[in-house]
Amino acid sequence: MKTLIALNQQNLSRLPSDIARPTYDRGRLTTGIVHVGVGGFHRSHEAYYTDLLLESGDAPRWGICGVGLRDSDRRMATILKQQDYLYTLIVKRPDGAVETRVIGSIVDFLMGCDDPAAVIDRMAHPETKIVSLTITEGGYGADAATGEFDATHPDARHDIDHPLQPRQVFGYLTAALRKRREQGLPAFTVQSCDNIQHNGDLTRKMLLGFARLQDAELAEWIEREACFPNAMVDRITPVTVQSDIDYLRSEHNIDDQWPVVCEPFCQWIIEDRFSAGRPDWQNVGVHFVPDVTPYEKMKLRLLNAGHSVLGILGSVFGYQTIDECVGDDLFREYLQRFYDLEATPVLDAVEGVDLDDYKATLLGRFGNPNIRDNLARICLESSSKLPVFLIPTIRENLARGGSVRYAALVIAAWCYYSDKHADRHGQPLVVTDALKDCLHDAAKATREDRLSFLRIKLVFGDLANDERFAKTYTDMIDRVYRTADVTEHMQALMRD
Ligand code: CS2
Repeated sequence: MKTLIALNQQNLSRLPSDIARPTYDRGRLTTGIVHVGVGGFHRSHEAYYTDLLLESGDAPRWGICGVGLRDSDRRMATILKQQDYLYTLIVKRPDGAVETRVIGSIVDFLMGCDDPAAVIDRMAHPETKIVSLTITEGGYGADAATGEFDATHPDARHDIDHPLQPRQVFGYLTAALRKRREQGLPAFTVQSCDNIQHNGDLTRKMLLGFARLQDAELAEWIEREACFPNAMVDRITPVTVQSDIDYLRSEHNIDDQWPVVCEPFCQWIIEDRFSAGRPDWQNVGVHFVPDVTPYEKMKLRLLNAGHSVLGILGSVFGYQTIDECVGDDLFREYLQRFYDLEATPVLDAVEGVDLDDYKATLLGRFGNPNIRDNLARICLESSSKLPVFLIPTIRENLARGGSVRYAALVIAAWCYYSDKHADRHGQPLVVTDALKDCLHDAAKATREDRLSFLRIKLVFGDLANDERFAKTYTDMIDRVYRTADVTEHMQALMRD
């Protein structure tokens, strides 16, 4: 048996010749970007684009320093450090072809919970030009009812009183921006990479909301000096599983403890507003536009909503992966109808994009049998995803008298899912959601009050007060609780 080659800087030259790897001098890189939230997605997207740029020529000031704020980031920190921050990106095409590349753009990793000062100093360092974030939809700390920064959260209260030992990202950003101001440095750009409409505007609002509570004058400076470009990010990146690690070992003789798998499609559309300069990402396929609004809306309401539609209905039915769902004609047709009858009529035209083509491409991407994107990943934190992906479509259709039935069945199925924590056969479904208990309690009460789930204000706002929606939803609840074989209801909706 051949000895496995541990992935690290020293072994780069020993890797099999079919593995692409950085040819740039990693030792020369300085850290222009600090990224909070290094998961699969950051590594398949921003770090990938930046690696392409570093590879293409003279951009050594754009190395990335990863940051983890919580103990749950420790495993990533440890593994990346052991591997000199190198990891393998495995791009899987629908036809089975695989491209494998070692990515070298991450050059350091700091853990905020161990050493907050080191993270603040890194962000405040003159070399840092951008602090980017992948902190998930729920990580922005907005009060669901008011949309303002939620200053009542215990971590937010802690951060207001402990400026140098923050827990939340806004505490770190504020502390680092304070230092930059004191040192006469320009504010860095805060670049959100999360699936939220106007992600930059939201980041700005939350950061200012926090900073004002701590230091009103500093908040004014941030408001004036820092840029928060909105961006649409896109690349389907399933959770890494053991077979991905095994694949690299058996096929390529590489020992990488945490590779990343993704689809070939990759898109990043960013508003070109940066307060301290930016990499020439346009040279490696990133698009800069004056206004990203139509692109992000299209992506959230079609791709992400499509994932949730299939993810929730598919989970209750008993499917495991997205490709399994779109491989079933009924699910595929249901999604197409949801797109055509509910999602698309409330979208604006997008310059240069044919929405029919976009939707067809999505179905192709979802169907990639080699990605095996697990429905459990899609359904993670649904309580912060659906208010972004699906509920706005419902609201806009209610306002214009449009169809809401396809989406209503999804919400009813989500209620069933939250109630039973099991699929229609009684097989357990794991629920990972900040509102897990609240969802469960409300869903359980459905027997006494069929609208109880819909009354969760944090998720649905006042949707339960809309007579038409309440009626449609109640009808769907009756159907789903009569039989959890959702295909029966999907068929019925498509027939009527
Ligand atoms: C998914 C996204 O989390 C989700 O619900 O829809 O992670 C999706 O895979 C990405 O946004 C694709 O760009």
